[in-house]
Amino acid sequence: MPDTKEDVLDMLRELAELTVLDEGDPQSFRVRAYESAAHAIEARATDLGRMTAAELQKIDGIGKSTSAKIRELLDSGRVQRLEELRDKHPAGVVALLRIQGLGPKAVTRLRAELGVQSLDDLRRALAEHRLRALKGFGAKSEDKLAHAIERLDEQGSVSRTPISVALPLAERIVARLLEVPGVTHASYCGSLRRFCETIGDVDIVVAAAQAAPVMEALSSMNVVDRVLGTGDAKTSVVTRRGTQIDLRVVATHQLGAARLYFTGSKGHNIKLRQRALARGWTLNEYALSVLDGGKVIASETEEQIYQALGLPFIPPVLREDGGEIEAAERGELPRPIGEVSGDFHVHTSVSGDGLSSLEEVVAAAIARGIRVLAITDHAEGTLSGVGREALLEQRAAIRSLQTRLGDSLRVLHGVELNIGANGELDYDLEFRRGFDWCLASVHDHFELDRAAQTRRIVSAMHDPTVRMIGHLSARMIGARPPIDLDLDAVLSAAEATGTALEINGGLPRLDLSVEALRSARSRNVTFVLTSDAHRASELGRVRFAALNAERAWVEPDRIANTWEPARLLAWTERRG
Ligand code: DGT
Ligand code: CA
Ligand code: CA
Ligand code: ZN
Repeated sequence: MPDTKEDVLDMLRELAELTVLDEGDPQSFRVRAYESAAHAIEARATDLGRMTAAELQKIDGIGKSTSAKIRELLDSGRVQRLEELRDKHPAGVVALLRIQGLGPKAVTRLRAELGVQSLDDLRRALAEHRLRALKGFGAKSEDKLAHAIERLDEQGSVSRTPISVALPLAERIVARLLEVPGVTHASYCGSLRRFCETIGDVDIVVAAAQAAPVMEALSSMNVVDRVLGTGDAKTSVVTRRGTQIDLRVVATHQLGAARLYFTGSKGHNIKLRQRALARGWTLNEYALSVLDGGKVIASETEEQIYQALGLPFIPPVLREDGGEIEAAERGELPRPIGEVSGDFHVHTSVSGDGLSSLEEVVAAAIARGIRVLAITDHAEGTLSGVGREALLEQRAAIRSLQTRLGDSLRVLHGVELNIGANGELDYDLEFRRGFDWCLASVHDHFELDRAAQTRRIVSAMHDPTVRMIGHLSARMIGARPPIDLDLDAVLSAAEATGTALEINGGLPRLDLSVEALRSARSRNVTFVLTSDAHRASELGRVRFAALNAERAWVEPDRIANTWEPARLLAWTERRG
């Protein structure tokens, strides 16, 4: 079973979440035990299935009771403690934890005292002003919660799934379905393939001779809660978290037409169909064919269908009916981002929230062919940040590592500064000048008004050491709204000071957003793709940053880390 490890991780994460609710404390001993076990397992490639409880317990970070639960899951497919917690805390109640400003204690009280068991219950209680009658709540907390829910709605995260959840889920499903005998292809399509930041449902297309075993494999996966409906060659299921998966099984010769159709967007498909009609053809999920008589013109691959329609292949990230078909016709599609030679926002275990050592990160960077790597742990103004001494020690370690590395990889000693409420930065100017690369970003005071947020960012940009603003909006997709900013003013300041803007590839962030990038791309601003990796395996997230940039039609030359290493290094050395 390929998803043993993921199943174990799912179990541990769900146990942690439910235990937070059960004990009313995100920092309780048990919660931390589950979280540390999850971290320990994430870091390992070992086949857990063959390990005994005693062997599991020998892994650093896994205790006795947790190892027993892992064994229980692997042996029986279920864990009694988890079942008990699920019975006690229904999914609707757990979902309330996603609302900003609502902790586990408050959720438990709302349930006990007002019978609130779901988001809809909470909406009703708020509308009827029933919260203000509770001790510790008031009219003000009602307003705050109503506002928080409104913002969740605006971000579409109540009914939609953030990409950070949907993508790993889809990859697991695809991996599982590829194992089913007779399956020749499996991939996700829909908004996820177009790399939208939230996903309504996950669309999976599979090519196989027989549909039934594929549908059965999906509905029997551990993450699946229930089947919504099933046809001859399609089925829809819902995961425990509430994400819908639509599966279609097609014949191999129809695969291109099916992937094209189910990738969408709807607007893109409609334009393609119009092109087909203009030629006397029809395009549907099975084939591009002649209207009269039905002779198939193309169906096996997307490339063949585009070609038959007189178009080059259009990458899925562009298929939003945003002028891509017209551009393709003129041969003016935006160039792909291509090779990325550097990463400029990477954490190591020096940061409180970093999980890999400097050596591990550097080895992973080399394996990925990165030529310039800025190590940027958190400065002391952030919760997981560190003081001067730890950073000076790190600098010495980097310098000595560099002598061994030679020219293949240049490692810069950088730092991620915290931008204070008034734009103040960590340490002092002299100390900041000692770094090869400083980025500065917002990690707190999310509630300041537009003028104050804009002022703090612009002020940080004017600091002579700050070369880049990290995750400008500080949003977490589906969890925390962007800070309120005058984007125009920020872009003007970026132009005036030469400060680069980060395109953060962490799936929970994807910041700048596509929307902000579209506004920014006409300005004279340099962008930098980053992974914001907190562990070595996350260096690959630079790819996600590139997809986001492509979605926004950003010209590759505007992105510093697509440049030749020599040009890139010269640019980082330019000081204000
Ligand atoms: P989502 O799930 O809301 O994030 O967005 P999509 O784009 O994944 O939409 P979904 O799942 O409803 O449908 C998947 C694709 O199937 C969609 O992108 C295009 C295609 N499709 C669905 N319904 C229609 C339709 O009525 N007409 C056309 N031309 N295509 C459709
Ligand atoms: Ca979809
Ligand atoms: Ca769908
Ligand atoms: Zn960071």
